[in-house]
Amino acid sequence: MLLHNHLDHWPATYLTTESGKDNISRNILRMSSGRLLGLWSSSRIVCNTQPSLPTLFYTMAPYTLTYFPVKGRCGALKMILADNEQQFKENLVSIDDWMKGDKKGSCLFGQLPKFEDGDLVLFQSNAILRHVGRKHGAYGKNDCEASLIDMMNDAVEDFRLKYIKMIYQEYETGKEAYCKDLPNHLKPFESILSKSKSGFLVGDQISFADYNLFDLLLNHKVLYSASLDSLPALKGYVDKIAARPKIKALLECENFKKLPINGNGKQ
Ligand code: GTB
Repeated sequence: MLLHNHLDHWPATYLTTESGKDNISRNILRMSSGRLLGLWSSSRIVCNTQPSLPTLFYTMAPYTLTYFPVKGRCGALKMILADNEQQFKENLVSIDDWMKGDKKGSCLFGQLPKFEDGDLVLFQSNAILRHVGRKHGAYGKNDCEASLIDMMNDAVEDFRLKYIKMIYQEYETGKEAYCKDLPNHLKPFESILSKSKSGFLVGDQISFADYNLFDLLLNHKVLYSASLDSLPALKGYVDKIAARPKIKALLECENFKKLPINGNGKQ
């Protein structure tokens, strides 16, 4: 039977699985060359788009995220995973445990988060976001869109670094000036979104850069509740993403809500 998945619109040959018609909508298996090989459910490939290739059935190792018990650099990641109904195993590392030094020594750049996808071990939150975006159809429809999404995410990272500097180094002395200057930081994003037909940063579908910006804007609403008052496109953007059913469920989930935003208790 031929079917089209709604993300890529490529025909795929349907293969029966033990559980029948599994969830095939979001998980796309690509070769490193970019060639689409198949679609899998959370546990195994259920579609093979290359009938000449042998059908593969194997168990996907679950994702594992290792990080501190804060939202910090993993809020956006948890959002993109939730929106794509991806389960992950979470290892929370307490600061006391971290200070012993062994875990830091085992991390490639001496920092968390660490993300495992089977045998692949990734550090660097933006590389992790990209990886998940690439795997779950949140990295644009073509190379040009992907490059634009990279550009947007780099701009979000620049903005996040300013926020982190203020939170960790200048909260008492710099918060007021930071909030006053906020519309200037946000103006480019307001301009981009006011021109966007889809309401997303790039193209007509949500990308990992949108989850990243959305997460950071939520932090800013906590920092300064009026932060988006003069920015209608950004306000609408936040409301729209917050209303996505799986994002809404995550934001209302106690385990997520109870995590502090930052590691020093400032927000
Ligand atoms: N560029 C890296 C990325 O994007 O992943 C930056 C990662 C990073 O800054 N990691 C911080 C870290 O590992 C944690 S995020 N710090 C430990 C170290 O360098 O030894 C910020 C943070 C700070 C403190 C806490 N805390 O106390 O719980 C939590 C999170």
